[in-house]
Formats: sequence, C-alpha cells, structure tokens
Amino acid sequence: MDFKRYLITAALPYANGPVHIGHLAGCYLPADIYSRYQRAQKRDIKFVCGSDEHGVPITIRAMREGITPQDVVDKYNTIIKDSFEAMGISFDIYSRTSNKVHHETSQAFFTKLYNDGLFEERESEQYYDAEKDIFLADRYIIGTCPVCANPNAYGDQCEKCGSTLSPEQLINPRSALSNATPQKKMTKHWYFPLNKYEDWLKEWIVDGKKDEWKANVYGQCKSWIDSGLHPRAMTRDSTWGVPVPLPDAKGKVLYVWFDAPIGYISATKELTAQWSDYWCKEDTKLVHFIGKDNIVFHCIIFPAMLKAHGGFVLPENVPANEFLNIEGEKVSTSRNWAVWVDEYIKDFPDQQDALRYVLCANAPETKDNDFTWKDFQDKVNGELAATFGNFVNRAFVLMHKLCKGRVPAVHPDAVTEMDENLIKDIQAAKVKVENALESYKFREGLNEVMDLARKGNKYLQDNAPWSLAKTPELQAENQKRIDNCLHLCLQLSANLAILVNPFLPFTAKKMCYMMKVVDRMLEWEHAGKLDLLKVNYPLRAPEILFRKIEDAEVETQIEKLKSNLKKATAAMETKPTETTTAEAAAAAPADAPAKKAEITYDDFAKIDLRVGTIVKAEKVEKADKLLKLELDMGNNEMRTVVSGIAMHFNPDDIVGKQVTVVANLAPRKMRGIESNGMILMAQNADGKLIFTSPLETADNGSEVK
Ligand code: B3M
Ligand code: ZN
Repeated sequence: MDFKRYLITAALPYANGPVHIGHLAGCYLPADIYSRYQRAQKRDIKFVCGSDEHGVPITIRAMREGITPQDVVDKYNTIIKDSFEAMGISFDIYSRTSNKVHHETSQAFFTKLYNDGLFEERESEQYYDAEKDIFLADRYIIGTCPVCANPNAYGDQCEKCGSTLSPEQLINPRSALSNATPQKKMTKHWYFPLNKYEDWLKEWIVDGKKDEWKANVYGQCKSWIDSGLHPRAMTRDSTWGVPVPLPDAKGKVLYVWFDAPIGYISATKELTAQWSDYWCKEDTKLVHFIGKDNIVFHCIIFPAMLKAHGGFVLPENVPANEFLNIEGEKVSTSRNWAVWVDEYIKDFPDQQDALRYVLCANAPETKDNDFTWKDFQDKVNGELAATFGNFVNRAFVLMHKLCKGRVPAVHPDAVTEMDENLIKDIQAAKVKVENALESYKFREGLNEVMDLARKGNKYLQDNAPWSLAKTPELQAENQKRIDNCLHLCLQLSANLAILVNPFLPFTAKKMCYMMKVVDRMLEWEHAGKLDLLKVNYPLRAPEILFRKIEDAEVETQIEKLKSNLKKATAAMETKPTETTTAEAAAAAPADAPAKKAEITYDDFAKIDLRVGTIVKAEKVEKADKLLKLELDMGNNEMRTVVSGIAMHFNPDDIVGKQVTVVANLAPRKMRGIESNGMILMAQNADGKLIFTSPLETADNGSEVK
C-alpha cells in the first residue's frame, strides 16, 4: 500500500523512575531515527509518546517515598521529558496519561466495548487487606522468599534472588500497607475475551506478518497464539488509575495495560485536531517502537482491542528490540545497575551524539547486546572521532589552506577514476541507508554512513592534496587536482551531514553551521547530489565534531556503577526494594498463573544441574526459615547449601534424601554461612514443599538434563 501518513509511537515509559540507556537503545532512539528520516523524506508524520502514569509501580514508589502517586508522576514525568529532550528525541508531543483527554478517551473506549456487550463479568477471590479495606496487588504482599530467605520478597518476585513468586509461596506474608495478614475476598472484574480474537490474530499475524515482522517479534506472537488465548481482566481494584466508567465499579480502575496504549490515541488528539486522519484512515502507516517485554501488549492485546472497537488502523509493524545489558549484566533498577540518561547528560554535556552513536551501533536489534564504557570510549574515539570527525575536519582545514576558504571549482579535464568511484559511492550510500532505515535496520544504516566516511578518508589519504602543495610552485602546477579533490570532499561532507542527520542530529546541525547552509539542505532528496555546496562559496572554519573520551572518564563511570550497586544492595537488606516490571505488579485477578519468559536452549544449558544427597541438615541460628545442608556431590565433593525450607521439614527427616542441585549458582552468604548452590523442590498449591528426588537412586554428581 502507498501510505499517505505515518504515525510513529514509542512505548510510554512508566513515570516511576528516570529512563536509562537501555530504554533509549530499546525503543526511543530507533523511533527517533526513523521519525527524523521520515521527516527528511518530507512525509506526513506524527511521532507521539508520553508518560505512563498509572499502575502499581507508581503507587508502590509513592508508598515507599511517603508521597502521593501524583507527586511521583509529576516528578518523574519532568525528569523523563527533560532527558528525552536533551538527547534529541524529537517527539511531536510528549503527553501524559493523567491528562483529562486521556481519561476521557480511555473511558470512552471502555464504554464502547461495554455497550457492545463485549466484556465478560467475572467474580474471583483476591487478596485483601482488611485493616486498610483495600485489595492487594501481588506486589503489595511482602514476605520471606522461600528460595533465598530474603525477608522482603514481593508476592510476584524476589528481587534479591530473582525468583518469580506468587503470594502463596511467601513465608509469613503480610500487607505492605498495614502489615496485616492478607485475606481473600470476592471481587468483580471485566474481562476482554481475547480467545474470541484468536482466529483473527492467527490470520493477521501468523499468516500475514511472517515476512514483514522481525523474527523475535513474530516468534513471540506465534508462540502466544499457539498456546491459546484466554479472557483477560481489563480492570483492577485500585484507587490510582482511570476510574472504570460504570455505576457498579467503585474502587475499580482500568488495567494499566488497557489504558496505556490508548494513550497513543489521546496524545495524538492532544497534538492535532486532525488526529483521526492518523488513527482511522487506512492509508496511515502505524508503527510501534517498543522493547521486547511489551510485545504481547502491542501485537496481540492492543490490536485485538482496536479491532473490537472498530474504526482504527492496526499497527503495520512493531519493530521491538531486545535488551541492552550493562558491562555484561542485565540492567536492574532495583540493584541500580543502570546508566541513567539524566546522569549521563550531567556527566557528558554536549555528548549526546556520542551516546546516540554507540547505542545505535550496538543496538540490540536481533539479540540482547552489551554496553560497556570501554567500548563506548573505543567507538567514540576510534570510529566517530577518528573516521567521521577526522575526515570532515581535514576536508575543511585543507580547503582553508589550499583553496582560500572557498568551495573550489571542478575542472573536468582533471577528473580521475578515483573521483568517479567516490561519486558512485556517494550515490550508492543514499540508497543503502534508505533501504536499511525503511526496514528498521538502524545499525546497518549507521554502518553504511560510517562506511562512506571511511571511503572519504581513504580517498583523501590516497590523493594527499597536501603533498601536491609542498611548495608554492608545486601547488600552482597541481591546483586543478587539489581543487577537484577538495571539492569532492566538501560535497561528500554535505552528503554525510544529510545521511547522518537521523542518527546524529546534533552533529548534522554543527556541520550545517560550518557549511553555512540552512537545515533544508538536510532533506533526504538532496542526498546523492554533488552540487550541494556552490563553487566559490566561503565556508567557516571547522569545529571539532567529536571530542575524545578520556580514560579517567571511563573509570569514573565504572566506579559509579559499582558504588551504586553496592549502595542499592545494602539498602535491600533493610527494606523492600524498588519495583521493576509493572505488568508483573498489577493485581491480576485470576488469570492463568504467570508463565516465565521464554528462554533459549543456551540459557538453559548454562545451568549445571546435578544430583546430590543430603548427608547432614541443621537449623541456622536465629533464622527460622533456614537449614544448613551438607550435600554429597559425588567425586569426593561435599558442599554446603543454605536453603529456606526449615518451616517445612525437620532436619533429621531429610538426611539421606537425594535432590537436584543448581551446582553452578554463584556463592552467596546467608547469616554468615556461604551457600554454594540451591536445591530444587516442587511446591503444591497449598504451599507445601515436595522433594522431587529421582525415582531410582542416581549416582551423586550425575548431571540432570
Ligand atoms: N509503561 C511498560 C514499560 O515501560 C509500559 C509501556 C506502555 S506502552 C503503551 O515497559
Ligand atoms: Zn529470594
């Protein structure tokens, strides 16, 4: 289809904390590159985003900081917005879901589905805090982790050991609000019948998007659809959110994943009176940029909602990225293992493009990728400065020195094959970058731009105009070659500015200043042209495009990461920690038990599972839940493992039992005892732990596969 307009969205970040560079790499940077490119193509585009200001993570943060949820979102909305602006993320609007227009839009959406008789009403039992008279999301239930004995684990996850939990698994569960023991109480919710859209989704995605969507996105969708879709509750018991617009829904709000994507619509409404052109006309290309943890919501649930409502376009593509790790480890906001954008900007003012470059060059487009400060330094110094910056700088310096500061003429009688080849390269680069960007391959696109800069450097080196001008006599003799060479280098610089503009807009702007051209030169149609700078036009002296990153700066950043981690880990010992994912946190009424995210075989293969026999078990002093176990691991190896099973077994009863041991788990100290591994057990619905020893006795130390 020939699209007349583009509607580009980037995931609405939760306003419960600042954004980190993983967020940038995951969706905001690619979305911005794409939007800038489309604008340069002079296409009709709207690029919308805003803060996601509802959901449990925000109320948790408020509780912890002793402020209201409104205070939380006001604070972080500002920080996030400023970070994006500073990094040059060029939203047409950055809105927020607490706005009136959003409340109205999402309520109207809900009401339409309700009036169409779409929702199923269901009653289910839900945890409840009788003291505070309030239903409790899983996150609001705190207790001791059965795996690592962390006394402040959440009802959905232990942030210390990373285990996924349900409230039933917690030892001594208590309400985070009052410390009361949670009870169960009936509550009513409205369910969206996702199952009824299964056939349609199959046709639309499984059959329809196979060759278009990225493999990671398509694969996740297919596996969701293949495993069967179920009705999903679209309301929650909470005081924070968009109120459910029904008379019998006091104390209930829209599920945050119901209202948040509608936020894209509300933001467009706020942006333009023509919003419905972008949302309702078939020839709009709707593209959602997101991180991989949001795939199901954008590819399955939201499209089904749009379809059920009727009258809206559906996403043409959802180019989700994988995750960016930091220094080889997964980002963790609770452990403060992250590079925060607002801090980067303070530490590296005016180095936005350096970060944009490294994040795009390392973008986790097809698999998780790693950001390290050393690599940051290498890429900025060794590629950006040494290749791109160096080429532009030399072209300008030489032009000032050998061509009187003006764009030299071309002398047709002195054109060489090298000139002609470079011209072809310039023209080809436009097409290559364009193809890459149209197909969401941003790393490839950037690489093509750098490749052209590399070719420019080589051309300059091979032609060496400085050696043609060693003496005034020599220069006079060679002036035609010198002119042709520098003319071409300057036209190439202008082309580089156009091509790099979507990726590194601050740099493109500086280059325009140096070339004394207006921003219009950066329009995409000008790429590939060789008359962008007029002959005899005086140009400014070059500016340094990229400064070098010093060793000391890198060391400071690495130190900062480490000390942040230390502080956060110490804080975790004493109080419950910051929340990470909100979907996990929302008080999900009676949906199927949460599945864990899919892992690859390689992920699995990292775990060394072995059989061991408990030869000794004893209580750990002053720790009700812990047993210290001595395991015979075969091959004369004995191991100490501290396990949180003391509430379930007498030490004497379990001696002699065989267990499966996670044998390569990093050692960890508990109550002063170093634990070297973890034993695996099953847990019944009533919370009882069961040994899953092999039916037959295995040799100690044998591998479990
Ligand atoms: N706020 C989740 C996240 O930041 C969520 C995205 C909403 S997009 C409609 O991961
Ligand atoms: Zn734990």
